[in-house]
Amino acid sequence: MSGSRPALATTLGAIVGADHVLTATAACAAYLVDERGLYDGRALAVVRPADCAETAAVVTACAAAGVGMVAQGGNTGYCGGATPGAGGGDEVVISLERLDRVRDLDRAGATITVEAGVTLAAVQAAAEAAGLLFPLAMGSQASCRIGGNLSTNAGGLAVLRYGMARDLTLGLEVVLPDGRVLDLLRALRKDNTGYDLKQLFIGAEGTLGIITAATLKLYPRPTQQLTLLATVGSPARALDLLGTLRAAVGDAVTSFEYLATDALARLEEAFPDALWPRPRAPCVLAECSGFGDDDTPLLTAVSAALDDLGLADVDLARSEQQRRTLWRMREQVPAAERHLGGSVKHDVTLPLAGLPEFLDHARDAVLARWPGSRLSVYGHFGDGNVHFNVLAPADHDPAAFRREHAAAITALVHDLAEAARGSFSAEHGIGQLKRHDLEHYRRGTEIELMRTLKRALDPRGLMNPGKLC
Ligand code: 2HG
Ligand code: ZN
Repeated sequence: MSGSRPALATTLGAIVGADHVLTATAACAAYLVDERGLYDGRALAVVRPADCAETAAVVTACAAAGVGMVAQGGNTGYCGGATPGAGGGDEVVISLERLDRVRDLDRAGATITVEAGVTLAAVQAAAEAAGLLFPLAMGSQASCRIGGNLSTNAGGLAVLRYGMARDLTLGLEVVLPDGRVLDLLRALRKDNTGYDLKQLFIGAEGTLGIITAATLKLYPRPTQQLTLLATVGSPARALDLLGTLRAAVGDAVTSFEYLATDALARLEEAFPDALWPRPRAPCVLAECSGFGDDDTPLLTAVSAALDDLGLADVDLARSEQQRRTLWRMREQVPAAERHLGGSVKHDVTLPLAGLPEFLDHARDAVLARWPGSRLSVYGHFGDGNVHFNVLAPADHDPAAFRREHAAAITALVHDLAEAARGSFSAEHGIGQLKRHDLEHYRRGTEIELMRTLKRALDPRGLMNPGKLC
């Protein structure tokens, strides 16, 4: 901690124990850099409270000192939302990782109450141990933490059936910017008592308060899973498949992921020896879930849907191992991009009907202006959400390419998505990375109202300064 704030260091140490106030460069390093290595921040200290009361006391102390606070969970976000700014180093990172208790699991009510620092995988495991399902799922689930999932309203792989983090939340406990604790931890599915305040903090990226615990919805655990990889040939055919599958089995369609030919090519380049199927044309990884002992009706309905569309090139997972292989292939696309030197990433969403046209336009426009650039297009097609990522041409230095062209590529992709009444950020949030886009695309009443809320809850601007709006 810099010499200018010794009193605050002492106060924080008295609250959480001196061992949990990190100031040494090496100890702080992992908390100051974001997952993608885009931001390298500075901070007075990293503080690790053990529970809600300590978090509230830390916030009270920081507020009294007029010091900015950056809440951090697993630090796996893509937009630098949990990384302190690179400026004066006068913020405190509040790591929620020690708030890692499952407080309650109510089987009858199908709810779980967990603290913010519980990893997503641990929430899933606790639900599974009770014979239930917590359906939020994503590649980073072993290390991302539920407080971060809620603060960014995370999406992932089963949004089509179960919704985003927001849809899975019944109650929250939040430390407000002045240190008061707002206890909204009600496990109620119906509660019409005015403004739904918890919604303010979900997706707010720690700019309005710090989520310390949540009560979440659990679901019956499906007993059948039918996972398939179908070569569809085009986004328009993917759309046909989604419609046909949903008409046949309704909400049983849990996931509907798309991989364009170029994403398949990136997988091939990065992992030539991988033991997964190697389709050469756009394909869909779809998963349907069902209940009961007999999976014949689900299988029959899905097979009929595939036949209707004349889709013959289909890999059907016959075992849990095959299912995992198909999912691994999908989940390794971001790793393939990293392996090839990284990409200019996009996380756009469109009304479903406009998705095929957007994909064609965006591809043509990017390749016309940056000939030789390599695309990696894939994602949660069933949600209208695709990751339209752009890699440097094979003979270019990836970092130099990104430095020189990322801003223009992103403007082009985001302009096309927004022009089609889509959104430039579907599931990864705003953080530091997309602040300019928020300002640009949400100008006027929408951003004014966001700023009004921010001023009302955090008039001194101490919560996660420089993030979101
Ligand atoms: C995914 O869908 C994640 O795999 C990461 O949202 C997307 O790395 C990306 O661009
Ligand atoms: Zn995604």
